[in-house]
Amino acid sequence: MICRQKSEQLFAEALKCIPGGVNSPVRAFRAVGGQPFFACKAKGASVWDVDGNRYVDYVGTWGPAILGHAEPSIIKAVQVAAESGTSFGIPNPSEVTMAKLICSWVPSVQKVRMCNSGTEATMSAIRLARGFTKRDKIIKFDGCYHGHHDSLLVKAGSGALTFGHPDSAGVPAAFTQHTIVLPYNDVDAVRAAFAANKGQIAGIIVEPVPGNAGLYLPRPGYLEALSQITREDGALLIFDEVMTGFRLAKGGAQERFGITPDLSCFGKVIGGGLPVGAFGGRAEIMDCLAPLGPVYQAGTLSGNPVAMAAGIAALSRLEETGAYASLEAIGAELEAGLRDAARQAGVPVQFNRCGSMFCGYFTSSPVHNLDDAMKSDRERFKKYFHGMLEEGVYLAPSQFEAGFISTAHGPEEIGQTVRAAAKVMKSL
Ligand code: KE4
Repeated sequence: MICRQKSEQLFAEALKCIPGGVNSPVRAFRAVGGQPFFACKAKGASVWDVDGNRYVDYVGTWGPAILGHAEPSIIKAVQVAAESGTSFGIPNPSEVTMAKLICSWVPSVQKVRMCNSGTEATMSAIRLARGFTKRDKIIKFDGCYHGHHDSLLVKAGSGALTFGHPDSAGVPAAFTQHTIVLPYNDVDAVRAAFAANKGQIAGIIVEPVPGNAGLYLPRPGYLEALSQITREDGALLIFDEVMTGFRLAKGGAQERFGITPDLSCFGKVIGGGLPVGAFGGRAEIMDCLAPLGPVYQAGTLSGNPVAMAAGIAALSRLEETGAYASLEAIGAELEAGLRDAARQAGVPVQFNRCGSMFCGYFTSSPVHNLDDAMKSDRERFKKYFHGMLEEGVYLAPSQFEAGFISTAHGPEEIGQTVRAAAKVMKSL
């Protein structure tokens, strides 16, 4: 057993002053048992805990570390920006640079507003859709997670699903009465909802590639159908690309699948690891936002110069290094190795991957939606998670999370991961 004495001491202290000892529930290892380790350093594809143990990291701070941790150009950009001040609360040039980059990389985005988290981005996009359409109802899909704001914290994924209460206490029924939850990958269910709520639905918000119940992909034609149905009814299609944006392609999932949503939400990659969210879309919709229009949205640290510098450096580096081709190749190599390990161990695993996002489910049947994902063997996942951790490989501490590959995951890291999987799967 790896020694994690200092992490255990820190966790005991954390429990006295932080609820559950963590600042975000999924970090608490409640879904896999045991205690979280405390990280003190991250570089490239690795993280180190306070006891000096090194792990190949497939959480990647839940998506932002697409270039690996502590990428030198991002670190430099943060240092230089910080020397000129850490926050102005006044328009700054980096906000314009970031906005122009997002609009150039994602053609569906004619205007964009920065904020400070994915939750803020989706919350604001929903309010904007309601203000623009003057309609109240919103469709989301079970297992999809769009952050923890009230109206979408219904049958949510990620940490909410992990803890088996996909809804949340403290959210009055009145706050979710306009939220319609449907199964993902079921076009008939969407058509029926629109037929039953003609002219009342402000929009659909969807993770184009859901990554908060593990990872599963849209069936062929599904996203196209969502686009057509919303357009026919005068509702908006909102892509929540907080995780997929700038990762699944330069233009995100919408580029990869050739869909033009009306609004898009972003986060993670565009912050280079610092707190950033953004939402954008057609100018006629975005111009409904204050100070131009009647939909209010604001943020003290929105467009923060240091966070913008980190995000600009991240996007520039992704472009300079042809990262997207590398991410595809690394993802394919990891997938081949893990599939082979499962086959050799005789363990039924459904391995879903889209570019540099992946998830292995311990089940023999395909996983296309939340119901399928719920059939996976979570006890087996727990053993697998801890077995891999003992081999120095850190996977997401929940079956209902996606894994993330970075350009820093090289042959050595992939080799260590595949060898570890081959060994651990034999013991499951
Ligand atoms: P944040 O508010 O956590 O920055 O973003 C919320 C969010 C919105 N939309 C999607 C598609 C997301 O995946 C997220 C947050 N992702 C999770 C990981 N599955 C965050 C991890 C956590 O809660 O600690």
